Amino acid sequence: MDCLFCKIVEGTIPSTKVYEDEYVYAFKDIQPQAPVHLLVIPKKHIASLNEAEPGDAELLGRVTLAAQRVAKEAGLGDSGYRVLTNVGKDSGQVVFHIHFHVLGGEKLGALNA
Ligand code: D5M
Repeated sequence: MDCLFCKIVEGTIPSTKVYEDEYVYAFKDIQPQAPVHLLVIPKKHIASLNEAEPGDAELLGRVTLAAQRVAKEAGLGDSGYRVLTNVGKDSGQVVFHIHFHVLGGEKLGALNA
């Protein structure tokens, strides 16, 4: 499958890894929108939240908790942070492998600003 983030998981495209386990991979966003900008993804290819199925519930829970983990490890546990996933064209999603942005390290602007 021609998927950028699958290739990052496989290691055929380089990334700056911040966390990995059997199910989840997390790395630094290449175009940071905040002082801390990480991406947390399931290793399994799911195009977006729109394509997630009930059987993915545990996996998405793991991804969410990994987002918490990398945020805390980046020092954002007390100051706070934002976790978001874009879904489809109106959101601006450009990579169609579900990913959760973890943003922080400064006072973030209002959503949709
Ligand atoms: O966000 C897709 C995000 O993926 C965007 O913030 C840039 C990031 N990106 C794209 N290519 C790379 C590589 N190679 N490494 C790290 N980060 C990358 P979206 O929600 O789809 O708009």
